[in-house]
Amino acid sequence: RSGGVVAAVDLGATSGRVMLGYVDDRMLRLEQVARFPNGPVPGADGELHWDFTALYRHIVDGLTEALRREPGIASIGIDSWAVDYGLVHGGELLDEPFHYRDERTARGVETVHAEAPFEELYRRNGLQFLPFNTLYQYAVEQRLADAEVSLLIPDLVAFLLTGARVAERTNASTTGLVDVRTGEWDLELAARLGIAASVLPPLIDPGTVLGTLHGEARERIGAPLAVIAVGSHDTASAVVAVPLSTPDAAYISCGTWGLVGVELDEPVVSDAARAANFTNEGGVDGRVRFLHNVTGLWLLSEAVRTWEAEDGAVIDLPGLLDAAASVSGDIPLFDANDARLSAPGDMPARIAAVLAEAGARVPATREALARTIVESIAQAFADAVATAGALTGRAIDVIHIVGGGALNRLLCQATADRSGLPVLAGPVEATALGNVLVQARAHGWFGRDASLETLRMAVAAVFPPERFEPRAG
Ligand code: LFR
Repeated sequence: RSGGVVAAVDLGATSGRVMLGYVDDRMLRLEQVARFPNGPVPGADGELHWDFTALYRHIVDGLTEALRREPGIASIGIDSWAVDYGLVHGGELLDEPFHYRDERTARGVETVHAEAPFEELYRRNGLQFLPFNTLYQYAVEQRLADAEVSLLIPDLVAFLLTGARVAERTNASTTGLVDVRTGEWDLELAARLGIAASVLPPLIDPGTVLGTLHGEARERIGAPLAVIAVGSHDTASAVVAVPLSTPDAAYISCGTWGLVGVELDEPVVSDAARAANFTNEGGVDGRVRFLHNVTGLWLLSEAVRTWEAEDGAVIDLPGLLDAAASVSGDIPLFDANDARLSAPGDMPARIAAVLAEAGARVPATREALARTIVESIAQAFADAVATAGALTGRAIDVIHIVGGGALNRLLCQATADRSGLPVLAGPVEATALGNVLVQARAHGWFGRDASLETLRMAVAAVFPPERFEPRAG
């Protein structure tokens, strides 16, 4: 028997966590050590940033506490949302990183597409169009020329902890600057877009040891722990821990976003895939995450945030969802992917405007609006699953929902009903589990050559998913 304990840093768009992951051949257990809020912070000109300085402080504090509780930690792995970066010069972060929901990226899209039309980009990088993909952000990044290197968020954390300057490949694939065929930087494209090759650090794969804690981080945390690259894109880590139960299973990694798709061995960059805006992101072990971004629980959490500000009090979300489940009659739907719903701020009013414009009834109560939001997300999920099946020639037979969305029973049932497919919900902590499992494998605890299928069997054994059957209707 072999096993041990690792630490996972998992940064989401609304909160970050430090977890301990206990692994051996019969056990997989997570213990939360720290949880801290995250979100867009408006700057002086109204632009949206992350408070990376605060995040990093929380990470170091969390790791310090993790080591206090568990002196035997074998390594640390870091994952976060994708696309965003920090510019580094002289070992220092130049500015607080921009938030991907900042609207400046619209100008970047125009600039980039004038040089390289989307059709060409898709052939080269295989990415669905999202206005915040890193290459669009670089086009409006005024300080790129001042930087020695640009590091994506998890790589930036790893750099501060260890001094390593690398780009972990799954997350790098979301920049738009990685060749979908070779998995290497597309330096020709970068040059055309005026991006110096020097700001793009060497690419490395999940499982690589990045180094050990150095300098201040080592002093504060208290031991020379190793940092190991995981699928540093949170969605890549989540997909590692989806207990895929059939060869034709689809998955939905559902948190702020709902990432809906299938796992492939080779990318699909057909005209139809481009038209459907399906992405070919890099997965762990060279797998392809062929998926579409659906605006997921963001719609609900932003609505709740507005209501809480109105009330000056916290809203009981499970209570709201129970009430939403009892709403009867016709449920009006809207397009969950409507671009007008992607910025922060007064979500209920903006959804009402989208509904009214389409001639749909606007729900009069909070529970009715919550129901409309959940059903609209479920419809978008069902549509994306159907499209994933059509584009890959697979007869999808089951949908796995992992992440926070797996706790939302109304959403799971609605997705089953609207897709006509069974939904297997869980694990909720897929991202942290995927982070832990890739570290565990690097330590040889599953055998160094363990396949993703072996890792997924371990997940399924310890976290049997809950099944939702589609109801006729
Ligand atoms: C999910 C996620 C998505 C990515 C979006 C923005 O947390 O990483 O995969 O498209 O956030 O980075």
